[in-house]
Amino acid sequence: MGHTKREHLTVVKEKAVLAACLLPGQVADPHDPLGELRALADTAGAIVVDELMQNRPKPDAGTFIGKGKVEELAEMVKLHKAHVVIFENDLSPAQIGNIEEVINCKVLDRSELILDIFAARARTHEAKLQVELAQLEYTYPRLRAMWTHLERIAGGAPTGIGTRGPGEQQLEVDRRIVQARKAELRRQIKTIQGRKQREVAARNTDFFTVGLVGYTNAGKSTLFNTLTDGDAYADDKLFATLSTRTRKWALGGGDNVMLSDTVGFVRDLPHHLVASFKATLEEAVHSHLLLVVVDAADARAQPQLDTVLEVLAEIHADNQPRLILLNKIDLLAHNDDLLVFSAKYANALPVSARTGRGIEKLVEEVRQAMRGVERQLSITVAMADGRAIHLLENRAQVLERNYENEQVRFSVRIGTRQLDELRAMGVRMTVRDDSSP
Ligand SMILES: Nc1nc2c(ncn2[C@@H]2O[C@H](COP(=O)(O)OP(=O)(O)OP(=O)(O)O)[C@@H](O)[C@H]2O)c(=O)[nH]1
Ligand SMILES: [Mg+2]
Repeated sequence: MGHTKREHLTVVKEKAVLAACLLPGQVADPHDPLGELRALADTAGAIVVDELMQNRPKPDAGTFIGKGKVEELAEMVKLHKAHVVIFENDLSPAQIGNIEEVINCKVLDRSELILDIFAARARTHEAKLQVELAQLEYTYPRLRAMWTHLERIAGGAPTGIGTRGPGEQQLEVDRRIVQARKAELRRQIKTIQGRKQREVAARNTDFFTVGLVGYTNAGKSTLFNTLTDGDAYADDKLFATLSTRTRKWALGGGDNVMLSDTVGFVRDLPHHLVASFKATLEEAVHSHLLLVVVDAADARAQPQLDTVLEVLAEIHADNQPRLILLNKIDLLAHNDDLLVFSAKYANALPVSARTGRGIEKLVEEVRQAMRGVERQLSITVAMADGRAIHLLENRAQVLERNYENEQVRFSVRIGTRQLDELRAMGVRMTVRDDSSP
């Protein structure tokens, strides 16, 4: 019994009971400890019918929550005719087996739920490959009835499959098929990422780049759309965005930057998915400025921001300046919540992606970050030096161009920072300060 329960780990339209073992110091929101899991379950398409929580100093080795609580869970499942129990905690395959045995229905943990959401949402080729790889690493070893899945994902079973009886031999074949598939996925992903890295590097030399990062549902895509007239998918679901999207953001006055919308972060991300996150976040990691978006109206705003800052450190995205954006201020009844943040993060900027409040100030901040202290200069480059001309046109605000003797003399407004960058890129130019006598 119980061994056929986990043939698939999707929860769409299934009646779900949520369960959590609350361990000391691990609860993000004391007022609603299951709030995030509920949102995740809802995003995955499950219908939450009941919830169960238990405070424990440490988990039970066999069933995570206590034996008595498992019995209680069994009653709930029976009462509601639930299809699935979703745990807030990550469970070992043995714990899942033990619980399923008693409650007689499918059990999923939080990581599996997140993977299910990713699988349903992956749209780009790369995201699909990443999710499949993560599933092979996390989910499939945990499926008892993995046989048919394996045949399908392997794209035609090798000879002999199915003709052998179950047992050690079969497990060995399983393992080999999975290993081969994982190697193939890694190879394909590496190719795509190599190409992407080159694109990102090229963009970073041509433009000042800005990355939007933040917890899932913070409002990154909405802000992205507000700023760029873009059409990024924004939704009140977790992980609405799974792949990075980049667009030109015109700051006005001829200043353009490249803005990237990225995948949202989440606390305790399954570590197989962290790997794919890192790749997806490549653009953000290397951007010149990070905009860290916080949902200031969420009760969990502080722990969410902490998670984001932790992940940024993990993926080494801490070399560039960053600006914290307190989003959704239109939802705040009073300013007390904002004050807490403002006191702690001196340069945090309150904004609303929905109403546009604070956007002007944001534009100014970004412009400053891009330019540094501005000066009016005259810069002369060789007419034949296409690269230098291209870079100047993109990086400086050109006021005038004079062509003479195989040379172009630009009159520009340019920030000290940009000028330094042009020099660092080896642009050959003669610079004269127009404002000095
Ligand atoms: N009231 C209000 N709602 C907002 C604001 N910004 C975003 N939202 C809403 O918040 C929800 C999430 O917005 P998204 O832009 O999809 O959030 P995201 O950060 O891109 O989320 P993921 O892609 O899942 O990481 C949507 O329902 C938006 O309409 C805001 O300034 N005010
Ligand atoms: Mg988004």
